[in-house]
Amino acid sequence: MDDTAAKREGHSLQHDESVQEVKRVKSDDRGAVEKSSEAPEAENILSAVTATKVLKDSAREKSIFIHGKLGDQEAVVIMESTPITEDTLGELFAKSKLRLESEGKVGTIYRLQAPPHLNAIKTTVVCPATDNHVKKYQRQETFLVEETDADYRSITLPYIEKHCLSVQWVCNILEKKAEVERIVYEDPDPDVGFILLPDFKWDQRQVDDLYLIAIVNQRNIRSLRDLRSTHLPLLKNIYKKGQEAILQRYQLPTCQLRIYLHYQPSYYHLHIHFTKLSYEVPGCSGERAHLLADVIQNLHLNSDYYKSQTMYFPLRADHGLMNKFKKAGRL
Ligand code: DD3
Repeated sequence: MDDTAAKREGHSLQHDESVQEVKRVKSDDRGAVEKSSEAPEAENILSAVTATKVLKDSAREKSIFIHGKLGDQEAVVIMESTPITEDTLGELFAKSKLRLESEGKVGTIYRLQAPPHLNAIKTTVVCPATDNHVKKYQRQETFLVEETDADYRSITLPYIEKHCLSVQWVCNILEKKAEVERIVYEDPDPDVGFILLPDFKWDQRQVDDLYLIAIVNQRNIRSLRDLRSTHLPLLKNIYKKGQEAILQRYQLPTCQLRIYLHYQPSYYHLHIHFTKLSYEVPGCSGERAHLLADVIQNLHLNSDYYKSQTMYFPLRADHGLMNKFKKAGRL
């Protein structure tokens, strides 16, 4: 247990009805995740948080990102309302309180007070939060970058090698030092194998916002740029077995899945995203997401497709690579 967790031990129990579940991400990159018990009496870590700044909020996504302090440590608190699902409708209709808001010709608007357990706010506490965490969640303008193969070799690759070496949490997952109980599917083969597990962004309470990642066993594939036709058996294996595992576990057929890679990825150890097609998750749009099915086809056509192709991707104004592209006169 780390310092903060130890400190929390001493807090008095305070139950906030709007916070049913607090997931705490240890930001030391060890990849360990503590999920407090589902019990409603779970202690309220947030009572010790003082908010200093709203980093970002979205009415549409019903989320807010807050920079603050937890005791004397920096923290980022992410809160988002959870989807309303069909399986809870019966209880929601029967047990809620309604207050009339306005009556119109077309319909009547109410404020519905749901029973506390159907009114959860998913909350993630990143603590201690580094400057990078704070930066990551701060709203930022983005710019589309054009990266030729030469740009990749002279700008991007040196940057990755200098800054992005540590993917310790990924290694911990592959070495079964973390999240073992969360694994949905595993193929232990060193060449074509991978581990499939729910991404942090998914609380697994409903399939509507399904989000899993497949982390490949091979350690030396940084991103899409490194893929060659020699990786086709690996990619096809993930495509096939990932789909099968998701169908079996979540009864979601392939035609309802979006299976893709990010370029640039947020960490440089090859991983594949599996999200529900109807769920418009950030980063699933065309400028960053590359469908695995397309990647497989392109590599079939040309083994050096991703080595030689000019790639386009969005970069945040505060991203370290931004300055490098500017200095090189590429932006
Ligand atoms: C991360 C990108 C990274 C904060 C947050 C997320 N899925 C992870 C450690 C374990 C994981 C992930 C870094 C870090 Cl909220 C700082 O993501 C992870 N385990 N995306 C899973 N299953």
